[in-house]
Formats: sequence, structure tokens, C-alpha cells
Amino acid sequence: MTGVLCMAYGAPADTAGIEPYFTHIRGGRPPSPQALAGLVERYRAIGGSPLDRITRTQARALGQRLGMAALVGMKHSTPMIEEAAGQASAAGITNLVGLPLAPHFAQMSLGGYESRLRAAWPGNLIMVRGFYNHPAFIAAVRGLLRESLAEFSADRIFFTAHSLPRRILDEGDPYVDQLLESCRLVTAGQTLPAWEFAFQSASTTGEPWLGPDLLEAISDSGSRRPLICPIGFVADHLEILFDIDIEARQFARERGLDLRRTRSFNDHPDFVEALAQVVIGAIESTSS
Ligand code: FEC
Repeated sequence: MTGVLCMAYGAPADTAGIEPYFTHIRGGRPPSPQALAGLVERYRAIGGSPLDRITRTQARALGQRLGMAALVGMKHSTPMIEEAAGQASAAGITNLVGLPLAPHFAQMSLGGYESRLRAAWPGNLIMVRGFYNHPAFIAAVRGLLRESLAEFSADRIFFTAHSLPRRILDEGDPYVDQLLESCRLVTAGQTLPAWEFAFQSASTTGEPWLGPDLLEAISDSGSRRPLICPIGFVADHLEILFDIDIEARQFARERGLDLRRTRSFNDHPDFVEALAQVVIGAIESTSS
């Protein structure tokens, strides 16, 4: 039997879960009390992360569309990827499609999902390594932009994605190239305001992270009505609801700018359809 394992970053279920979650992200090193307090405050400000719930909703919709079992496995919360692999076995799945819910390949992101799943899954595995240039994904992003631009006369679009340590460039990671290619494909042949790409949500880990940072880019551009399109993310979570909706909005308000963003896909039918096409394509490419 074929089934799909939708994998996502994961989120703490409640305030008590923030410390173990943060420690897991940091590879088992507990955060300093100050860093922990800062994170607790960010989760409080957004009323807790909806990411795990949304991931389950996305998987349910995809399973229905494909007529296939679709499970969820998280990188940093439960059910973790390893536990989900066990659930897939118990459900009688022998042929598993591993689908990280992130469009762009970075070793630290999609590579991490893949290595964890390979170590835990003994059966046949069809691994999806991103969908940054899939026509259905590109069309779905265009739909989000069209929807926002119909009600907001943006003077500049800022596509964004999660920043990563800058050393990934020396390691030949395709992440940045794939992000820029997604932006080019989305904007090609469209009548749109000027656009640029920026990174968001860099961590403070003592090493440089990829830039330009979103806030710096907004400030340097002179834009008065920036529209943020977080093309690297597919759901509402802390990086959207805090970093854009609270932090970037406040930054904009202080400068008299009207900042908006495209809505997140969550379980938007166009996105679910894009995922379905990605999965069907991956299955077909291994059976031909
Ligand atoms: O809503 C939620 O609760 C989850 C929000 C969330 C998403 C997310 C996506 C990615 N991250 C990636 C890499 C890193 C690296 C570090 C790191 C740190 C954090 C912290 C929180 C956090 N991340 Fe995250 N990330 C989310 C949440 N992330 C919270 C810790 C506090 C902070 O630094 O702000 C640095 C680890 C270290 O300190 O050693 C690296 C990548 C993604 C993109 C998507 C993916 O699925 O991989 C890559 C959503």
C-alpha cells in the first residue's frame, strides 16, 4: 500500500512545551534562560503556534484528494518523524512518499527531513526534495499575489524565506538559487509592482546568517506600501505571525509605511492540488 508522510517543522503544544522544543531545535543544548524567556514571549504574543494543527489539516486534505493514507511527522514536536514512520508501518504502508512541506531544498531543512526518515523507515521510500519550480506551486503563489494586489496597491513586493547560516553557500547548497528561481517563475510575464527577495527570521547563533534581512530591505528600498510574500513558507506559524505580522508591521508603522502580506496557503485548495500533483509526479517518476 502507498501512503504519504507530510513532514513539517513542528511547534510546541503549550508553554510548558517550549523549553523541550527549543532544546531539541538546538540539538539537545538547553537554551539560556534569557533566550527561553524571549521565545516564550513571542509565542505568548501570537497566542501559541497553530503550525501542528495546520500541518494535520494539510495532510488530511491531501489524503482526501489522493485517496491515500496521509500521516504527519514533525522535526521538533510530536509525532516526530521516527514515530510517524512506525505509524506508517503499522497502517500497512509499504511504499512511502516522504513529503516535507517546504518548497526549497536546503541540506539543513529538507536534507534533515530526508536523513531522519531514511534512518527510521525500512520500506520503499519515494522522497520529494522540494517543489520550488513545480508549475502548480508557482500558479498557486501567483493566486495569492493576485488576491492581495486586488485589494492593496503595493508599490513593491518582497518575497521572503527563512534565513540560514551563510556558510551553506560555501557548502554548495541550492537553497538560494531555488528561492530566486521560484521568484523569477512567479513573476515571469506578470504585470506586477517591482519586486525583490529578502531573508527573514535569522537566529542569533554567533555566526553570520544570509541576508539581506527583510527589515533592512524594506528600509533601503524606500517602499511606502510593501507587500510581503513569504514564498519559503506554506503555513501560518511563529515566523509569519510574529516575525511579519507583529515585528515587521511594527517596524513599518514606526516609519509610516502600510505593510501587508499575502495570506499563507494552509489548506488552500490550490496548494493542496499542487501537493497532490507533486506526489503523483513523484510516484509516476519511480514507476516508469
Ligand atoms: O510556529 C512554530 O512554532 C514553528 C516556527 C518555525 C518554523 C521554522 C522554520 C525553519 N527553521 C529552520 C532552521 C533553523 C535553525 C535554527 C532555528 C531556530 C528556531 C527557533 C525557533 C524556530 N526556529 Fe527554525 N523555525 C521555527 C521556529 N531554525 C523557535 C529557536 C529560536 C530562534 O532562534 O528564533 C537555529 C538553531 C540553533 O540555534 O542551533 C538553523 C529552517 C526552517 C525552514 C523550514 C523547515 O521546515 O526546515 C531551515 C516554521
